[in-house]
Amino acid sequence: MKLLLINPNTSAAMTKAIGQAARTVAGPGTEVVAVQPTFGPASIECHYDEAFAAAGVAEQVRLALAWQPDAVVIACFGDPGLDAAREATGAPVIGVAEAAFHAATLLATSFSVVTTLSRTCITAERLLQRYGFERHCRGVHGTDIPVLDLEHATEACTARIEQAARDALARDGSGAIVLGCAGMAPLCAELSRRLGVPVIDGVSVAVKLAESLVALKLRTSPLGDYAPPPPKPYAGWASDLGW
Ligand code: 2AL
Repeated sequence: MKLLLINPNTSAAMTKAIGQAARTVAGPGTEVVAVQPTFGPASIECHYDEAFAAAGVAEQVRLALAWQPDAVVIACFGDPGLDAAREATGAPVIGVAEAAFHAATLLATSFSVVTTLSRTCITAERLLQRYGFERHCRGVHGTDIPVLDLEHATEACTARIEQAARDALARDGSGAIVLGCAGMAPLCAELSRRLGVPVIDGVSVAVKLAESLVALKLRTSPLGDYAPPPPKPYAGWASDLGW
């Protein structure tokens, strides 16, 4: 199967790292095509960044219609553009935050999220409410590590996330850690080893969920709000991106 993996930020280094993390868990029959938008922020750390990132995701799904991916993964913890992507293709679309929350509830009664800048905690909290996971999540914790520091994460970075996770497990009384940034994917194995509890990287889970849905021949519903967008002209820089 052909899997479109969209890094919604424009950091080529992060696209490469996320692509590698995805290929590590992908099955032998899965070709991972890792892309990023042609415009927008280098990292997504606030609502303003996210507005552009969502349009960038829509752009990449639109461009990929030429080769019809079997599934799409949106690899940013805010799941930007998730609903738009589900309108634009019948292929299953998985956001890494939604995927990680689902996996966490299968492995522990409750979980904590450890993320990047403290200001991004609100995004995770709103997603938890929107997806209905707020009863399972006992806390969302910022590390104040900027996303771009994760491009080439050092031991200091890993140690800071490890400490935040230990504090979260103790303070929240939770049983699992969800990593709150796609850029943390390459650190997941080492953090799992150190913490001895389930550490969930949404990129890996999303890839395996995408493979499962494709194997089961399950696609996004064409009914209701996920029906294709109504055709109309788009203006300006987006004139080629309309339906
Ligand atoms: C993210 C992420 O996954 N990618 C990005 O640019 N920002 N998430 C976050 N919480 O900062």
